[in-house]
Amino acid sequence: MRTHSRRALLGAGIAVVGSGLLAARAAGEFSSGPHLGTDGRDHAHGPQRPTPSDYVAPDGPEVAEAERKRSPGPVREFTMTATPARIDLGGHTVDTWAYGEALPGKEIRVTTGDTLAMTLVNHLPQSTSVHWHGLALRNDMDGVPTLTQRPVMPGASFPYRFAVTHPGTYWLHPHSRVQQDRGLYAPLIVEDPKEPLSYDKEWVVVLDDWVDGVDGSTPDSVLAELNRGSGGKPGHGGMHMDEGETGAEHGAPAAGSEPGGGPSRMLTGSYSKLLGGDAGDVDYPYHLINGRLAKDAETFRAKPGDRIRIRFLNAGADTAYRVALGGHAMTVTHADGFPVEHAETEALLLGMGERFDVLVTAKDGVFPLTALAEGKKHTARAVLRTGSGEAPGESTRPEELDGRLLSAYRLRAAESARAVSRRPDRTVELKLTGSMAKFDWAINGRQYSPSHRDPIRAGERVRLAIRNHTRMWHPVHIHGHHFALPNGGPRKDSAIVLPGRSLDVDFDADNPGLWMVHCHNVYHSESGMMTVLGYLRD
Ligand SMILES: [Cu+2]
Repeated sequence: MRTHSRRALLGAGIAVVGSGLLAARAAGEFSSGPHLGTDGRDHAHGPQRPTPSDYVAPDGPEVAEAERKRSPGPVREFTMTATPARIDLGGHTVDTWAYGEALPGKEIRVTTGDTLAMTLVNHLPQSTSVHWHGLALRNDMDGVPTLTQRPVMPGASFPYRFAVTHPGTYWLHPHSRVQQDRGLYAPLIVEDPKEPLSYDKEWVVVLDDWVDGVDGSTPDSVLAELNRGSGGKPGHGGMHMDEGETGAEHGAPAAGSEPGGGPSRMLTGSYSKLLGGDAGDVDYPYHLINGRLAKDAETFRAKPGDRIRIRFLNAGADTAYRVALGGHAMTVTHADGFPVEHAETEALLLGMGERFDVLVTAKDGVFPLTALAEGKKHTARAVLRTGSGEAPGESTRPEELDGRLLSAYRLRAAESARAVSRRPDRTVELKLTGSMAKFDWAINGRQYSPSHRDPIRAGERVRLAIRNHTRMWHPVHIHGHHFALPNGGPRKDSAIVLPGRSLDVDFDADNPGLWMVHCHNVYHSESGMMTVLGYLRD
């Protein structure tokens, strides 16, 4: 039972119009593909849209052939249920959406060469999907609704199945609306059967900015507020109106959630020198490590002298984190899953979507692991305990946070991950455009349209010439590939681009399909800062 306010009904009308426009523009999607209900039958309805013959289709023969060459190995089966859940953050309980009522979702751990088979079950009131962040996988399993697969409708499920080719620290999250800013994220660890590092313990540290279910706020209400901005589009609920869904069916622009709730969450006047100015758009009430508030922080236990591999992952939607472990230096070994020349540091900066692996040798005592929400003056915290003693206070700020700091740009790729030097065959220019005031984030001045492609061709060395024409930093993420930062920098899938700055990154076009490049600020991508690289057919 839900009573529709006049405002919600008006919103629904706008959403229907938006849906029609998008549908009219959305040509050239996948031509078919698995879409199974919970009973295993095909629930796809409606006419098939044409596939433009110029581009590789996600379910085309090129994609199947690329997968065959990966020689998928033993099948590892998982099930993940996206569901409304009541989650205790440690002294504050929130109603949110999560994977299997856990926050973060239960870690998935496989080994290079495995076939990962995961059934996504959708118990949410909205359609959803799973994107495997950082994996170079087959295109039709990449989890972008309308582009690489049909949205997984409420009550339906979807069988993801693909070869896993590279070890490292990855994660999964929906690529649907602003769902990632709820509790829908989980780490994905791919082990290396020939692991070159030796360590005694492993600690996965997931960072997140949190607003969902706090005083009536939801990510949808935050997006609506940001869109109103000054001179924004009133009632505009975001760019995604997935195929087969209209606002009218669900009663509101943000289907399945009550619009417009909570106090103002708009952040103005934040400043970070590291990020070149404005730090973010959203004033989050909470920041979490592994789903916990600082006052009820997770404690990781080890012995003095243990070598601990810490896998940091920024699952936030609008927050860069600066992390440090009190009393310890960290040796960085991997960035976004790929090995780097080992580098010692006291603090690390992670944009949204970025991961770093570090090694530390544990000292004797109790130590804060602190994540500073960069430019936002809040911290998240966990505790490393190897001995007796009082836990450090909630607001302890280890001096290492202000010590030597590394970001991806100061690292160098390890020999094994270094790109072979080659002149690019093609340059794709990506101008990041838009402003916070208008909330009209876009690429090349064009808001995301699933029918637009920037063409590339298999076998090419492609350069992305990223030009940030905005007054804000953006973490740019590529799907299905890893680009090399300039001058022997690390191999990555996500990179911070500061305001007014340029970044040239190169990658080899070796994974045919239709692939997103987008800002990993969820509110920016959802308002339009995304584009598609499309492989031309030979
Ligand atoms: Cu952005």
